[in-house]
Amino acid sequence: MGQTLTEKILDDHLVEGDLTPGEEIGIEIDQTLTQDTTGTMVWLQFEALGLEDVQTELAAQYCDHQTYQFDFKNTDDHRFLRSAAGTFGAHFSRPGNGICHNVHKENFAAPGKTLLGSDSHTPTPGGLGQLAIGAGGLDIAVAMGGGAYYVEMPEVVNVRLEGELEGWASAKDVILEMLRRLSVKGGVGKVFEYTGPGVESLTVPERTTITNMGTELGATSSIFPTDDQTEDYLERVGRADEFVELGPDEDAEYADEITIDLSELEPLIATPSMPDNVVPVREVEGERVEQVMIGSCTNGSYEDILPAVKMLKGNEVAKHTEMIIAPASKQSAEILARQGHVAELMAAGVNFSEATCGACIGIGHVPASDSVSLRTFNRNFEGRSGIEDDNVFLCSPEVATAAAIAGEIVDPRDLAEEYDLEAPGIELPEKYDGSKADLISPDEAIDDELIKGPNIGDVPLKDPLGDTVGGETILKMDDNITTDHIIPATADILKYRSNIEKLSEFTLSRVDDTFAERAKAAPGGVLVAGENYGQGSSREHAALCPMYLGIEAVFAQSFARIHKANLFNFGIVPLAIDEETYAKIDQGDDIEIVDNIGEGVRSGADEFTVSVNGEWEFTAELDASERERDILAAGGKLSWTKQQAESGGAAPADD
Ligand code: MIC
Ligand code: SF4
Repeated sequence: MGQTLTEKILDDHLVEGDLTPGEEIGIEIDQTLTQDTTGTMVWLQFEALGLEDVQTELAAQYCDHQTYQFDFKNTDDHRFLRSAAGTFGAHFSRPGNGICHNVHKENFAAPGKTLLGSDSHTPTPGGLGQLAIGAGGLDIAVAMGGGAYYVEMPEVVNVRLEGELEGWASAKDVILEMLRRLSVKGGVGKVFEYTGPGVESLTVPERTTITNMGTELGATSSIFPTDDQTEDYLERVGRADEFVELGPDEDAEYADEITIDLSELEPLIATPSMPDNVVPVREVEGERVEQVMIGSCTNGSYEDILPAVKMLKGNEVAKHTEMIIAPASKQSAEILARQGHVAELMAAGVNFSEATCGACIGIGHVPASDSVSLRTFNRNFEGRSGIEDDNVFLCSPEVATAAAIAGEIVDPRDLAEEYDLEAPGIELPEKYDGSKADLISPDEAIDDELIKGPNIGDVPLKDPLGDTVGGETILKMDDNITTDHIIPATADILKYRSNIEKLSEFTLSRVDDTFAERAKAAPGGVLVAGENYGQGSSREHAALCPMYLGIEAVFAQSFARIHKANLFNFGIVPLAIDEETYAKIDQGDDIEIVDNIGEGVRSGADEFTVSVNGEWEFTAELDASERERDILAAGGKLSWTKQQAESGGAAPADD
């Protein structure tokens, strides 16, 4: 039987298991990516594991999320990251050089290689045939140390593209259409592999918009085959020699197939406050817009800004609307500046930010109260923009620019008539020839020891799993709780990412601001949630902080992939419950696992009897591999990995 592209790359990198969907596999990692808000923990864990040198072919450390450095704590984090990259042998991208996924795509992403990153949008370079997966920081630390990455073998779904995009429809509309059809949990346990005759019409930047936002489907990854478009892109970024032709076998078998006819797509928009609330733009036309932003790792590159240049020629941003462009990479901004486009945009009323994630997580450009903001980003979770009850819509650069000109949401096809606009289409620069001054290779490193500021603490450890787990139900939550609910990423909180004691005070504050205090005071404690608990970010802090506050187990109807792995990694037991049980449990209920949990976890038990207030009982399921059970039993992955190394087991190697 033939193989899918995903299976081929996994097969090439397989170190444990076989490619049976649902079974755990171990794969070798070629490249890693870390960023500033998850990276500090990664390197502290790398240090705590006693590792000395990066073992992967390439490791790259980016500073992209909080580049405005509002607080010395951010700047200290960046200096620490530079020192860690230098000390351990990683490339270092300075603050302001751009968003990790975009800078990685331009400089390092390579077809056929595996990439593991401590950011959920790591799958971005799937658009050029790289198998890239987002994971919790501790998994990256272990991979950088030479250890395998373990993941459930995903089902591979064939997304067959037919036709070509026409007029004002764009790559963003392809992924918004996927979200409209499948929802934010439709991709859990899956890799979306794009195939079909429509693929060849899409350039690499268009493909990476799609693979990037595949994360919002909850997917393990998304990938395109490589072809002339890939070769062309690699040539433009000056890495033509890295091209390899890759694709599925003709008789490859997929778990499922979805067909999208590109020629039938129209401009779409995700309405507040979930990326899958997708409707045609025409359905929400006429809404007054006060802010428009082009940026983020999804649509912030040169190719995403150029449509704005074309559409704003001879036009201006409406007087009651602010338009901000935050380039995804400094290189994009530099090329646009050399071409004179930055000046043209400024003259049309656009405000330029430095190349950063920033506003995507509520750092800068927070929308005004009770106002609409249109963004080319990938997430519009409630409050993520920095204000509660926000109204953030997600759309393509074309739809965003149309709104900036009109001052209201408008389908660009309708605006085109009035303003005599032509669909801008996609255009790549001749060469991506920006300066590399902000990229420091391991050979150019200026540090050879770690520099820790006063805010950089230790990584907390947990005791091995005991016989009992339980306590008060400190919080009961709904479906689709995001990691932004669990540990918000706004400026006031982000500065504590390297200081767990302080950061944990903000745990679940978006849901209930008394949570942290109550959790800390209670002996033990559990969380109860509906479907898709922990969707969104890879931030391991969303497990680390509840662990620090004493949470011992999470009972949920289902879990998001990365968050579930993070719960194991920090010794919190993730248990599945059915809808009926979820409905019956109340906040405040006293929950005790009746069976000896420590023994059960170690011996492979997958069902546990749980008592509520000593009055009624239910069964909760533990879906865990042998390795995950060992990790839980040890009190988390850090302790487990250390134990493995001490006993000469299969832990990260160091030379
Ligand atoms: C996000 O988009 O939520 C982030 C901020 O990039 C996170 C990483 C983090 O929390 O630091 C992600 O997507 O993993
Ligand atoms: Fe940065 Fe936003 Fe992309 Fe996350 S989703 S990496 S915060 S731009």
